[in-house]
Amino acid sequence: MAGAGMSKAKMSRDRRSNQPAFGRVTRSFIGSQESAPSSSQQSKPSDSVLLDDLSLMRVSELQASLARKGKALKAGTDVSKSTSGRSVPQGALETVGRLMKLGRLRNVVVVAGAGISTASGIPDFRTPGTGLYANLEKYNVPYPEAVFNIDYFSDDPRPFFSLAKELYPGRHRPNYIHYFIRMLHQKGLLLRMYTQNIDGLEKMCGIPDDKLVEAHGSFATASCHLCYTPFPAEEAKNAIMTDSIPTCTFCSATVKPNVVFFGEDLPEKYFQHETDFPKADLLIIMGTSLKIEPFASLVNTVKPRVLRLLLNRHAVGPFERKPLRRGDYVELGDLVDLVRRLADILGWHAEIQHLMNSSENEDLQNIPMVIPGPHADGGQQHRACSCSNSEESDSSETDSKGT
Ligand code: CNA
Repeated sequence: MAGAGMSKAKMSRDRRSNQPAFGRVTRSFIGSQESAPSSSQQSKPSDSVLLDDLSLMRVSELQASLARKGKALKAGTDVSKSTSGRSVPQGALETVGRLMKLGRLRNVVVVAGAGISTASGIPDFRTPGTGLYANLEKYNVPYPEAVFNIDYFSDDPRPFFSLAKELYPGRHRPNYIHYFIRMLHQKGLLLRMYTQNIDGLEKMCGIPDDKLVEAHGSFATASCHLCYTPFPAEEAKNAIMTDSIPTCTFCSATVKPNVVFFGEDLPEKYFQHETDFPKADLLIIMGTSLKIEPFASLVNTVKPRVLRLLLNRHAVGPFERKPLRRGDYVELGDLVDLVRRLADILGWHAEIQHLMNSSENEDLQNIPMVIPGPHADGGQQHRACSCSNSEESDSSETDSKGT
C-alpha cells in the first residue's frame, strides 16, 4: 500500500486522474513465458486451414516425428510436399512469404524493439559490448536501468538527458527494416506496428500515426515528471540539447520527454492491442529480447495457431520453446539480411529500395518528424496497466516498463 514514505516510482499515478493508482500487478519475470490461453483460445481439433491448403507439414509435427526417430530439425524449417510427393525443406521466410503472396495473411501486426534500429547506428540495450546498457559507464549511474528510473531521474536527470541527446529524433535515419514495414502498410497489409523504440524512426520513414503504437512513448511531447503539466516539446529539446534542465512552469520540478519510465503508465494507444491482436493473422516479431513487460506478453495474445514469425539474432521469449508452438516460425541472423530475404521472396525489394532512395533524396527538412511540437494530450492521455518497477528485481534480465 502507498504509505507516506512510499517512493514516487512505487506509487505510480494514473495520469488521467493524477491520483495514485492502486491494485497494479508488480513487476514480473514472465517475459519469456507464454501466458495460459483463455478458454476461447483452447486448441481446436482441426489442423490449420492455411497450412493444410499448402500441404505443408508443420515444423513442430516434423520435429516431433524426427525426435521420435532420434533426429533433429533446424528451427524455422518446414517441409512442403512437392508434386512428386517428395518433401522439400522450406525455411520460415519462404513459408511465410509464400502465404503472404497467396493473399492468406492480410492483417499483419509487427512487434519491434531496439534491434530494428541498430542498422541505423543506434545501439540496442543488450548486445554485448555495443548495447547502451554496456556503454552507460560514462553516465555515472549506479546501475544501468537507473537511467529510466523515475526516482533516480528526480534526483539527477542528467544521465537520462545525456542518453536523450543521443536518441532524440533527427540524429539517425531509418533503415531498410523500417521501410519494409512501411511497404507492408503501402501494400495494405499492416494492421498495426507496436514498437518499444523511442528513436522516432518509424514515423520518420513514413509509417502513419494511426498505424503506429509507440508503446514506450516518444520525444514528441514532454511534461513535468511530478505533476504532469504539459511542456512544449521543442523547448524541452532545446534545453536538453544545450545541457540545461527544463523545469515545470507550475511546480518547478524537472520536465522530461514523455518516454515511458519504469513504473509509469503506458500511452493510451497501447491498449489498442486488445482489439488488434485478436484480429491479426500474422505477427512479425523483430529485434526485441522480449524482456520488458507488459509489452513482451503481447505476443501471446494472438489467436491459437496464428502465424508468428520471429526475426532476430537469437531465439527469445516463447520462441525458445522446443518444439515450437504450432504456427511459430523462427529465422535467426542479422535483421537487415533477413528482411531483405523476405522482401526478395515477396518481390518487394526494388520498390523498397526506390522508396528509401527517394526518401533519402528528399530535403530532410520536408520529412515530417523531429519534434512536431506540443501534443494535444501533453502526456495526460495515459491509462494504468499492470506491471511495475524496477530495482527490487533482477532487472538485468527482465524489465518492466509501465505500471
Ligand atoms: P533489447 O533488449 O536491447 O533487445 C534487442 C534484441 O534485438 C536482442 O535480442 C538483439 O539480439 C536483437 N538485435 C539487435 N541488433 C540486431 C540485428 N542487427 N539483427 C538481428 N537482431 C538484432 O531491446 P528491446 O527493444 O527488446 O528492449 C526494449 C527497451 C530498449 C525499450 O524500453 C526501448 O526504449 C529501449 N531501447 C530503445 C532504443 C531505440 O529506440 N532505438 C535503443 C536502445 C534501447
